[in-house]
Amino acid sequence: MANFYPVRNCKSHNNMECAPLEMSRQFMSKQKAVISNGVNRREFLNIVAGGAAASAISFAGCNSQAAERKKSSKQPNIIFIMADDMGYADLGCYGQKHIKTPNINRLAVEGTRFTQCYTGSTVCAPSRSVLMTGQHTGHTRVRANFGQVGGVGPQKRVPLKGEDVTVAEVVKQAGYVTGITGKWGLGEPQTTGVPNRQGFDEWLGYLNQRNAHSYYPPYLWHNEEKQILEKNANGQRKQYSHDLFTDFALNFIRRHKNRPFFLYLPYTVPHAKYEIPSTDPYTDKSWPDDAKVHAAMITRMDADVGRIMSLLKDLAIDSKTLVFFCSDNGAAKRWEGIFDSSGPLRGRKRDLYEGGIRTPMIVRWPGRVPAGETSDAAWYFADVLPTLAELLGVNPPDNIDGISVLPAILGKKQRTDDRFLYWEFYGNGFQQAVRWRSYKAVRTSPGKALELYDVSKDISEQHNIAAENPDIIARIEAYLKTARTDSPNWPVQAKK
Ligand SMILES: [Ca+2]
Repeated sequence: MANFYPVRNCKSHNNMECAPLEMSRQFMSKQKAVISNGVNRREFLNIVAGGAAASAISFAGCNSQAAERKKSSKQPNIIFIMADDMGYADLGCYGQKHIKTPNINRLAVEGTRFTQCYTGSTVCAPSRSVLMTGQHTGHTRVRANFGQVGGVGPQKRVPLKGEDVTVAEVVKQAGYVTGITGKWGLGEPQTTGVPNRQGFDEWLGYLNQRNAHSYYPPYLWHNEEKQILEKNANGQRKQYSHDLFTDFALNFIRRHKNRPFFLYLPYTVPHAKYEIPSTDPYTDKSWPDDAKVHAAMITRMDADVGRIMSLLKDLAIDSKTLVFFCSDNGAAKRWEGIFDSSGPLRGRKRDLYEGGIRTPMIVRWPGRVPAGETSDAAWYFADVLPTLAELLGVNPPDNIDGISVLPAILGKKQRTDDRFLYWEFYGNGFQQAVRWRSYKAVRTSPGKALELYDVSKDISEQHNIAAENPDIIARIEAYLKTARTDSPNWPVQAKK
């Protein structure tokens, strides 16, 4: 594999490493007023980037990234690791009995384990769109894996547009270098949606889900070019793509250890297809072959998480690095009687019941995020962008749906469930779900009555209490009237 050299993002790259944080904050504050007066999100970024560069130039003498970093204890490195189709109960620290995940379990011991965190959607692409934009599926650009109207190519994939502002673009306002490796899902080649045009300086991986179904691909995308994997030429199976993602991640961390970085690591395991170089340590189990691969994929990823955490310690940046670990949606298979991957939750991937959208979420930052704690704060992927914006002292765009849950993550008192969390899903017709306080409402088709569950008492969503709670139903129905806007790519349709 060739070395990975960075290609700078041409869109919003700026030189804010030396801009004093306070100056940046004031500047962003001014721009916030501007954006309210009709400047779109893309213009907003360009204005901020230009202003920040000017500030940096005027701040003579600040040429040491290390000095700047020392001054700003609010600028940790950020690593966001995300598995693909891994269930809520697939990790030892979330009750798994058979799949070994010692390194991820250690993350939970050294950080906080969230038990009521939710993904952006119940399938890949929209979940990632919510994560990247801070907008829920009623507003975000990419609302399903395939478009129904418009889109690019035979699968009508809808790319992020220029005006969509991603987490990567937000953290760049604070001078971060940004990298991503794994599966993107938000833009086909040559479109406005590719990672390098959405705030990422460096990228290696699969642009869409379909290509990611092979773990021995003939090529991966490295920035905007194809990186041919010669070891997989002519159908050979010698280069496991997942391993390249870990290599890229370790390399990225080493190269950027002296400055704040944001590394987004959306791994493709344990998504089908069930391919892996070795099913150790499960080869001798009596499980079906796919189950052995599922377990071995998670354990292989766990070992790679261990390598990443070891490297942070070796480079002495462990305490300066905020690490997230989660999955992008619920379990693709429940593996009943083997792994019981959804645990006590109802449903799985493609459902808006808890098994489709609740995710294991571990957050670790030594000395800042409480170690060994469990939190039941309710939050979701739309909150990541505003949370990181608050942490770094920059303003998020104003048309996001998430809130900053920074206090909850830092172990402080914060009520995060007294607002509406929203999901919509276009598989099998049009479905909607809302979480408000301890209530969860699900509508499985347009025009159907809402189901209502109290997930604090009924985690398995077995007892529909809608009839006994007309006031709560009325409140959620009123919210639903305001929750979303139509997408040109996904018209609302009843179940066929
Ligand atoms: Ca997925």
